[in-house]
Amino acid sequence: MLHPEDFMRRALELAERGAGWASPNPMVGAVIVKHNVILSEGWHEEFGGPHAEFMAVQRAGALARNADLYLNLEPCVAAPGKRNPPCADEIIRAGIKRVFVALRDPDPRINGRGIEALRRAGIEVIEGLLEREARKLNEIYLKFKTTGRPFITLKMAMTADGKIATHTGDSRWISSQRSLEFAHELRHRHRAILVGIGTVLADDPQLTTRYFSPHPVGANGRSPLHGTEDEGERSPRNPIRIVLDSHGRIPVDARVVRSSHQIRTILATTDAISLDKERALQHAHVEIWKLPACDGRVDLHALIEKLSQEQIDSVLIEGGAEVSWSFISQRLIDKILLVIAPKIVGGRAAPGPIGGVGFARLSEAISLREITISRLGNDILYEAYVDEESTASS
Ligand code: AOF
Ligand code: ZN
Repeated sequence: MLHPEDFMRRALELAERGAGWASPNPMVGAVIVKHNVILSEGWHEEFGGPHAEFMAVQRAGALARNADLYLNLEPCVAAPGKRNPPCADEIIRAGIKRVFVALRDPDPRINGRGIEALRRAGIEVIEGLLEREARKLNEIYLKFKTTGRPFITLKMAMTADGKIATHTGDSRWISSQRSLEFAHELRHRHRAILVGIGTVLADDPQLTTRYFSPHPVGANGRSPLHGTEDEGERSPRNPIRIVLDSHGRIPVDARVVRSSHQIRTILATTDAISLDKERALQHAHVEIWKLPACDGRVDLHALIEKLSQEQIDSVLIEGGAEVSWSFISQRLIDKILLVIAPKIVGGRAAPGPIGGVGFARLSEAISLREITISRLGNDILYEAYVDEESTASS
């Protein structure tokens, strides 16, 4: 005997298949159940594509009558600017009897209206089942919809003694293969990736998504009662690449520059960049964002404002230590992902993941909350959230 929680968990699982692809839309999963059996399922596979409920309802056909529907997000209603038909209408038309909704849609065009439409049609709506999980799944969407600003994740990898390289600068590789795959999955899940010029000069990274395969397409909306169908592979999504480089020091033959005609690449800089460099980079298809300076560096608040205007809902920061300090000390990070490898390198001069001058007092420390610990092979993944305004209180 399965319980409502089991079906909602399944909806969350299905929703997650759209990770990376659905953005800037939410990830949504739908499960239709009758007599404790799943009749059909659906999920929002990609931005612009059909909605989860639509897929599930279509698939169930006449069987949907008097069935229960599980959704991790409130169904949508008709609204200006929307591409898809309103899901609430589809649900009503299908004759669904009861709907479990984990979370209301913060989109002001929808917020509460989807649930109201169902109730007006005589459908029983039960809200809040696995709401915490539903919030976490769509944390990027929720932040972006409610504040208009991108969700910012800081990802770091260090040894058990807190170093990101040896004292000679050797940093390849600190963490395991499993952690590398996780790092690439993060690239797929974020709209943009950001590094400092120091990282480009030291490592000449590509910042593309290579070691991760997203969930295949093709079986969406199929009923488990109808057996399996062929599923198509799809390649992961590359994030938009952003290099923070206030003085325009990036070499024109850097790998990110050379591939910028294929993958959108942005140089976040200031007036300090030379005209020649600017022209050469533009010629190579690098997008130049000339932003106000703050103490000789790109003003991060201005950068975030620009990211918001560009509808970039999420940014993954992958280093280096100076950039990490700039973001963390200005309290611009939402989430921290720290990979801890079972290695010790020692060395007074070996760097840690966060540089800068650092705080003088412990009372100034950034406080972390909602800490989760899991494993990535032999590495440990330490996950935490940062309060934007707060500092540690003792
Ligand atoms: C749902 N089910 O699977 C998703 C929803 O432009 P449209 O028509 O695709 O609508 C996008 C909006 O619909 C988006 O901002 C969010 O409010 C909602 N997303 N709603 O009922 C889904 N992806
Ligand atoms: Zn919809």
